Amino acid sequence: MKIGITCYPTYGGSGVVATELGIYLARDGHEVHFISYAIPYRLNRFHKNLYFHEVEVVDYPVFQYPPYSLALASKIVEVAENVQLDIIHAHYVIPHATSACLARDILEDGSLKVITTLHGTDITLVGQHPSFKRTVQHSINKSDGVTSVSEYLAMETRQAFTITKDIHVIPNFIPTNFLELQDKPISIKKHTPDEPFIICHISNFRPLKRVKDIVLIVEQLVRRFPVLVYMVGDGPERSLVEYMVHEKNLKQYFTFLGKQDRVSDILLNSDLFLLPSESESFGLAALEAMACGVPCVTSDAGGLPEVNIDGKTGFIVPVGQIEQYVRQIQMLRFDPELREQFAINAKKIAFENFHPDNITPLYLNFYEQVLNRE
Ligand code: GMT
Repeated sequence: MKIGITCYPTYGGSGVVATELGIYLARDGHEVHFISYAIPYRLNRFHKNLYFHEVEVVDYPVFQYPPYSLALASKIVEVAENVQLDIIHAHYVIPHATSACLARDILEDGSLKVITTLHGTDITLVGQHPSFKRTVQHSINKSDGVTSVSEYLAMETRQAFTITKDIHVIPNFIPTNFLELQDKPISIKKHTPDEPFIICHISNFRPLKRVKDIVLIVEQLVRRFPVLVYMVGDGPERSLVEYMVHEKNLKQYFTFLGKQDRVSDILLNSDLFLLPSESESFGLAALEAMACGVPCVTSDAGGLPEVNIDGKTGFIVPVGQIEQYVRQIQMLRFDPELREQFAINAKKIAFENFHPDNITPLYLNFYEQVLNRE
């Protein structure tokens, strides 16, 4: 098959999933063409069957805002004609699905099918903004096939929009750089009273991640036992959160690491992963923690309970319930047997339910279904 993939190359889980999928498809012998404004950061080495096409946005004095969506559509048309693409797979609706549908319509001959994968904020945040809502709805309904990364997101999409298309759920999968950890034995620390309990948080520090909750949780935890929190990632609320930590005299308990390439090294040194988001379609970072054998304490937002199984791989806490987070984390700190059981379950469930060898063929089957529909 000849598959085009368009995605955000640098930001967030949608780009990671798109890139990992492309690498898998190329390894499987399919010809994969990435189309974006920059090379996805995980495509930083040669892969057989994998190509990159850069979208160049023409600048012109009348363009107050350079029209990326149109430039992307034009590039998809060019690549589709040059290499005879069968599929263009758009990750994130705005602008990728919209541009992909436009490209297909420009081609006019029905040779190109559009698959759109819904990732989260394209539906829950950006998608429901009045200026985008109808465009998002149109782009979903005009796609030839639509997938969602969780049952929750499929349901949310059906509720928020008037959807005429089936939405096929294909969950996210463990990124390749975590697969080597499958056979690594799990080691659970039994803490001495002075030894800090290590909590890891990974996010883009957007308001919907509720990173400030972590400060409120830690403020209470440190009255009971020593804690060290690795804060991984960067984004709009990082400075605010650092300031809050300073104001509350909690600096010694936090290490802000910024963006990191090998988060597995940090997770493997952590006792627990904490994700208190108020919206999360899936929670790829939680899955990465589980693949490392790290128990998770997450909110009950969105698709998180489909990944972190309450009472099995960790705990699920209602969004914003600080006292409950504190209780659950404390329980795990003082019960290493429970933590070990959760760690074992987390790793088992991650590799059994979310192994790329099991998930990526689901995309291929779906492409085939869409191509064979007529
Ligand atoms: O979490 C973010 O803000 C980034 C965002 C993205 O668009 O890359 O992540 C979304 O897609 C990921 C991959 O499918 C999911 O694991 C995240 O849960 C989802 N984020 C939200 O729904 C907030």
